[in-house]
Amino acid sequence: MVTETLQHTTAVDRRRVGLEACCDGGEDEKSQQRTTRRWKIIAAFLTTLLLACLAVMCCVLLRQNDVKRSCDASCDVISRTEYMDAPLTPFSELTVEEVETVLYHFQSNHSQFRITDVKKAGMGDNYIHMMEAIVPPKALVLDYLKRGGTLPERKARVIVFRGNATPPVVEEYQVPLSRPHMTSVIQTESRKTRVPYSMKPFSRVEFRDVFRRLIPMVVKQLGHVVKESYGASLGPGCSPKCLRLSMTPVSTAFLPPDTRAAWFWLAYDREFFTLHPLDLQFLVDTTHVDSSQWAVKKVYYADQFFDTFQQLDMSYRQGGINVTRVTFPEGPEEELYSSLHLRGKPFPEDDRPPPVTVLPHGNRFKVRGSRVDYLRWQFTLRVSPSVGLQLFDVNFGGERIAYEISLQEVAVLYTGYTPASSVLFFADSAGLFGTRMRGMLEGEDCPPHAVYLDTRMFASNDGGLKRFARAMCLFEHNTELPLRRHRAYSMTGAFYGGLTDTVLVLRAFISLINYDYILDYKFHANGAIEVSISSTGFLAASFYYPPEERFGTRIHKHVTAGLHQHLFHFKADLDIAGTRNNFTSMDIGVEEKKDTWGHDPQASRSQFFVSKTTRRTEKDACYHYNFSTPKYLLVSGGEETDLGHRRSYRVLPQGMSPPLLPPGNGFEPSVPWSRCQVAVTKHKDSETTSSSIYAMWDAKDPVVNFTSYWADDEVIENEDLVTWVTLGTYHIPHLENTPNTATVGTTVSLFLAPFNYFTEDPSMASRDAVRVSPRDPKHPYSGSVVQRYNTSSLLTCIPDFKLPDEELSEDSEDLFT
Ligand SMILES: *[C@@H]1O[C@H](CO)[C@@H](O)[C@H](O)[C@H]1NC(C)=O
Ligand SMILES: *[C@@H]1O[C@H](CO)[C@@H](O)[C@H](O)[C@H]1NC(C)=O
Ligand SMILES: *[C@@H]1O[C@H](CO)[C@@H](O)[C@H](O)[C@H]1NC(C)=O
Ligand SMILES: *[C@@H]1O[C@H](CO)[C@@H](O)[C@H](O)[C@H]1NC(C)=O
Ligand SMILES: *[C@@H]1O[C@H](CO)[C@@H](O)[C@H](O)[C@H]1NC(C)=O
Ligand SMILES: *[C@@H]1O[C@H](CO)[C@@H](O)[C@H](O)[C@H]1NC(C)=O
Ligand SMILES: [Cu+2]
Repeated sequence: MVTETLQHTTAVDRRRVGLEACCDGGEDEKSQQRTTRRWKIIAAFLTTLLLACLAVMCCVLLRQNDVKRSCDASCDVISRTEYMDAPLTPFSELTVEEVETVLYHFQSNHSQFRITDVKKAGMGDNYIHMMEAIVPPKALVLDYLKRGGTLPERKARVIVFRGNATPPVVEEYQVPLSRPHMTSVIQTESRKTRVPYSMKPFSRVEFRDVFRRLIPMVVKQLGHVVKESYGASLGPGCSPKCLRLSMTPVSTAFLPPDTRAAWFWLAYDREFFTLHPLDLQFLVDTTHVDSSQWAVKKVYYADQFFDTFQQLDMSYRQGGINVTRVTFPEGPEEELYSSLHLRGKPFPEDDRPPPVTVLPHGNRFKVRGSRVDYLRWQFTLRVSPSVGLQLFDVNFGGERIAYEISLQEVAVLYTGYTPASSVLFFADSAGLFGTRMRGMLEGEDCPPHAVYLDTRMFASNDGGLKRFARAMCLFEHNTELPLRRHRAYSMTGAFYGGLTDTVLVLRAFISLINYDYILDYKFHANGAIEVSISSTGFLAASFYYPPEERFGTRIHKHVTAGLHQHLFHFKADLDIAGTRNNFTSMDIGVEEKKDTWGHDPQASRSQFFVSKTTRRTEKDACYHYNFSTPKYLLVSGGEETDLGHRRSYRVLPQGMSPPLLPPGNGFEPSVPWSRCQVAVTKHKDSETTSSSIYAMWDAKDPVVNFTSYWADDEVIENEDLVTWVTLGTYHIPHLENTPNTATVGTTVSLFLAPFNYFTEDPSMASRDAVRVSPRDPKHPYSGSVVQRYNTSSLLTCIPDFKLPDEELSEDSEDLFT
């Protein structure tokens, strides 16, 4: 049942080997300790001699060669297994044994659950869709982090598809891992834990039936329409001119009660199919778990609607339709407008590659288990199937700033003329973010010196427990932008002081069918965290008809791409100088004043002023961005300082997108969080996530209704607060979005930055800084002292990086699973 492939060698493994080789001196000493004292002395002497020789050789080599591999890089690197099998923390995901415990419980308790192995399950069976660890209540976790002791009880959250219940239902269980017989359906007010099948997320099991059932149906009843219209066919034997069947799920907002349905549409199966849509679409009622009961409800072809395939077939044969005639996009893939091969006049004209970053002395961060240490920063990372990447217990300079920071939902709201494109509303967490993070390409998705982390999780769509190679990477990055600098240039008091903004980047990609989202967490030396998300990938598109112009852009002869809005929701459970915090805004206004000292004491003029408002309740804290009322949003805590300040962090969303769909309309109730650009709620252990894996379908009766998190209007003064931030962009497609949409201009960011939190900029302690002072302040031109705080300026080595190409030529499973 539990399958795992552990055999692959990876960059991290290789790097570890490399670094161990670097540190042979240390290893030598260790083994010598086991020998006798005499030998020890001799050995120590020899080792010293050897190290001295090595140092001399290094210098010689350096002189001869200029660049060399680092010998003083930290040996403390992680390997993939160390990361996942590290000692458990309250944030750890399920271990292999814990997954087995859950499986054993559900399988052995056959009479109650009648669970089928995910590999064999059909839609009418019960099976486990996914499982993940439940983070214990915050109070217990904080207590454990402070005092240690025994780990809070480990529990799993298990989502079970119960296809053989009447009516079929999705249930969310909690399994106490040390006493699985106490398993029960989760009881909570903040979300539904029994969800009707009409709102269930995508599953491989359902897709299997889609293809098994619908493709033969289309082939049998409309094979000739398809062949004559598109010059290609569907199903077995289609080669070399094949079509692809795709699904656009329909939200319950647009369906009769208790119904599940999807629009299916055809596209040419060429790179990449979303840019080759065709005009046969059909709506199928997929409510029934027995797919033989599925029924075609509507058919769209040549810009006309039909009730059934038969009706279309009949009209087609009778010549009552202005038939569509398009041809298969033939020719080499390289020449297709939709393919990602090099084309055009290549540049540069010579073979010189682009710049790369070099680490003069190895990585300055460490990963121990899931804990990351970087200069003054420390945090724990976790990847769960449903939420994906989460940061916990984020510390700067030994103080916790955030208990949790995570991405909650990615939604894309499309528009269009044809039925399938007009009901296209994605809430991507349905695809299980954690499982969509995988297969980063070394040296391309992250710089050559990055360290990659694998994950492991249980999801039915991946056939059970599976390891995902290279799900994230960590690397230190020189932004080449000064974090601060000043050049005082006069004949007196000249000096230069500067510090480059170097950050640790934790990066993950979330790839979902056509789009790829790049999620970056960046840790700056001044105590600021930057969370940014960028989008790239392929546009979703539809067959061109003139009325489509209103809804998007024609991007090819027969293809149009619809306008859409990308929305991202983030959770930041900040703890500023303790857990008791306030949400305050510094509001910038304008007032009239008279200059009594002026030449005209009666004349009035306007000037800015700032005033402070502390939001008392949750309802006051749903922030609607208003251009006319600029403000800083602050989360503050601690005692008032001597200067009368509260230590604060500023919440700065960059890239807000106004919600234009009326609240409560259509799909909108599935993304009610998008109504507030920032919302602040009192922390509740039950209010873990603002969205759910059902959001794509659940508009009629949302499983998580974010509005209810703040509509109860709790007092938020002096409370443990959670800040929720909506970012987004509207995207009007254009020709340069083919074949791929560039990330340029798509990035939205959330900054969490200190505001009167420190008494001065903490980056003043960074030894990355440079200061130049004239030797004689009176004669700034006649020589200066350059202070680099003892950091070595010498570039001693370049990373020993090998492109993965050779390995990929043998085995590319990790990249494409
Ligand atoms: C089966 O599950 C029920 C409810 O969770 C529990 O009461 C019972 O003890 C379980 N039986 C076994 C054999 O685990
Ligand atoms: C077919 O096309 C003609 C000419 O464009 C148009 O007049 C006619 O209404 C169309 N028929 C249908 C059924 O769309
Ligand atoms: C924005 O603020 C101004 C000034 O307070 C106010 O007049 C206006 O109605 C606000 N706009 C919105 C959309 O709330
Ligand atoms: C929050 O605001 C209230 C009222 O302004 C104040 O009494 C309290 O001390 C503040 N607490 C913090 C942590 O700033
Ligand atoms: C969500 O909750 C709010 C506040 O409790 C309520 O007014 C609203 O009707 C709910 N939305 C839906 C779709 O149930
Ligand atoms: C740099 O080295 C000097 C001499 O060893 C020492 O006095 C000084 O404290 C060091 N400075 C830093 C920032 O480490
Ligand atoms: Cu887009």
